[in-house]
Amino acid sequence: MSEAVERILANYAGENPGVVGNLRRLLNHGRLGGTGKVVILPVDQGFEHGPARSFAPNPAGFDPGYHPRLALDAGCNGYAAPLGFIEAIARDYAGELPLILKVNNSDSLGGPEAPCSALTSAVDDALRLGCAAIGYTIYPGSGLRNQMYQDLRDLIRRAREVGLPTIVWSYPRGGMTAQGETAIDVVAYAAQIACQLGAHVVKVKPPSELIFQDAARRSYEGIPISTLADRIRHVVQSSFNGRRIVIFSGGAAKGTEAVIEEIREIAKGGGYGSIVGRNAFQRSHDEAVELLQQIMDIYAAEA
Ligand code: FBP
Repeated sequence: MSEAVERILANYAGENPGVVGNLRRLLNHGRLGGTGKVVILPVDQGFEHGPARSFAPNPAGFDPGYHPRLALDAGCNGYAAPLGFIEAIARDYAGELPLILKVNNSDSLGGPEAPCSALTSAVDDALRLGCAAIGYTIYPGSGLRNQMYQDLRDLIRRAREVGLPTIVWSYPRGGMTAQGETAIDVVAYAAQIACQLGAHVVKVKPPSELIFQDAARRSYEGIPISTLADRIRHVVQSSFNGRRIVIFSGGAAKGTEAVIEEIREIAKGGGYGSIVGRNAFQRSHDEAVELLQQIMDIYAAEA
């Protein structure tokens, strides 16, 4: 047994063996297995952004079979996707690669006023497909957030009953400027909300130095936020002082140096890992494997 993993799992002491076992499965899988760090490949962008925006840069990605292969080849801890992509590959990969069923999704075709994802699959689908966890997105800041929080409460309860942990994508959206969505006070708040809702793993975007809420400005006078590592440290602190696994998303495709620089800061700030989609599958297979493994090496060095 890995000491690093067991130390993390001690923070989930109130959970049943199914939930802890599946978290252990994720933490022990792949190239970072046993280090307490995680890198997950998420491919829900076909739904969220559309097929051409997502897969045209590397057309191999139109094929559902491409992504779990990439995740395995790179040694990711897991692969997350909506129902269609998971159903297309679960028969071949369940048991080989921890699968995470994204049970809600949102497209980019509607207006931005009160964003709210639709429930697109269920806990029973995750069980049937041999998944290790479910994933759910909340949009703190949206006029419909309370409905999302209540749906998440019900989902977590049901998933826990059958021994599945829940990974929450906590993305502030609606009711604020685009810059506000990644402001440090907003991202830290979004991480806290996800933890309070019972998320086992929280996923947020890397925060900027902006403070968006006037009411929070004075509270930040004593909190260092000038470097990305500082800000990551504060987000980890806001995630029950590091007692919940908090990971950071990769964002739109960018140059390798920029990705690596960001990961170094996330690792330095105590982030548990990354969930890197476009920066992985929009590169060619070999370039993606190389980049993902560079990312893993940075986390392994901080473990
Ligand atoms: P990326 O690494 O491609 O940013 O993927 C992470 C992710 O959370 C996806 O799961 C999701 O589709 C996407 O980001 C949402 O990005 P955005 O908020 O820019 O629409």
